[in-house]
Amino acid sequence: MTDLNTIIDALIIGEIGNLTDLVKKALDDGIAPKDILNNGFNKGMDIVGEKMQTGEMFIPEVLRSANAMKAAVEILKPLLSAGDVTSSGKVVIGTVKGDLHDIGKNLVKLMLESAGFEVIDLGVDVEPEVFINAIKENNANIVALSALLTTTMNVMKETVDALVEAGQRDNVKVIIGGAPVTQKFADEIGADGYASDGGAACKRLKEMMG
Ligand code: B1M
Repeated sequence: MTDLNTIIDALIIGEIGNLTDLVKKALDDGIAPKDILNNGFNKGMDIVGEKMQTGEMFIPEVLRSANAMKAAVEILKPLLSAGDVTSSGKVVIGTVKGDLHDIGKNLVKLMLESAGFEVIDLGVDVEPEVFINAIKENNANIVALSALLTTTMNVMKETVDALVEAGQRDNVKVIIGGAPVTQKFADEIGADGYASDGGAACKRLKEMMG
């Protein structure tokens, strides 16, 4: 009988081949796909998020784990019924207007997806109105803003203000991040939260969504 801890370990190390073999073996042993997802992958990614925050894992290692999980999820996908996948929330994410940096945003997106969030990625240089339209069209309950430049941090405020003006502020939680951004800044502009990285974003949002 496959021990789900072996799956968790392979996911943390990011061994795609070993992980996919273990998942196939677990399925052969009769373990339910949703148990592999919830008690294997999701637990593993929670640990990856924690290790990222404590500096025990670095970005290339986190990407390795996230990519291994992506490959392994493909094996489970056809076997999971709609009710097996519990969505943690629907997130609209983007880098704000005037800012073209997307490496960190993409990493945060990957971590959120791994943690069970449904993510709509608007890319870079995103106008406040585009965020608002995407929230409405997708019925999203979270908006995640990224900025890497001190000059575009203020666009985060513009975006929050535009949400208020459009009557959408109460419909979404706003979380912000990026190298120059701080919790103090998040408080100043009326965001609901700040996250230093993808792991912190998952943790913070799970707390917010209760
Ligand atoms: Co630019 N750049 N850049 N750049 N760039 C920085 C940010 C800079 C600090 C470099 C420097 O001068 N030391 C500086 C900003 C200075 C400032 O304003 N304080 C700078 C500048 C000035 C510029 C230009 C103005 C340069 C020029 O043209 N004169 C220009 C601006 C273009 C524009 O955006 N309009 C520019 C352009 C570029 C490139 C296009 C060449 C390229 C971007 C490519 C791309 O993203 N596709 C680039 C790069 C690569 C960098 C550096 C070197 C690396 C950024 C990066 O990807 N880091 C950067 C210097 C540096 O950071 N050392 C720099 C890795 C990434 C994983 O980390 O993005 O911080 P990061 O994301 C982290 C967290 O911040 C957080 O989680 C991530 C994972 O840990 N996070 C979030 C990010 N978004 C989040 C959202 C959340 C939560 C957490 O939502 C909830």
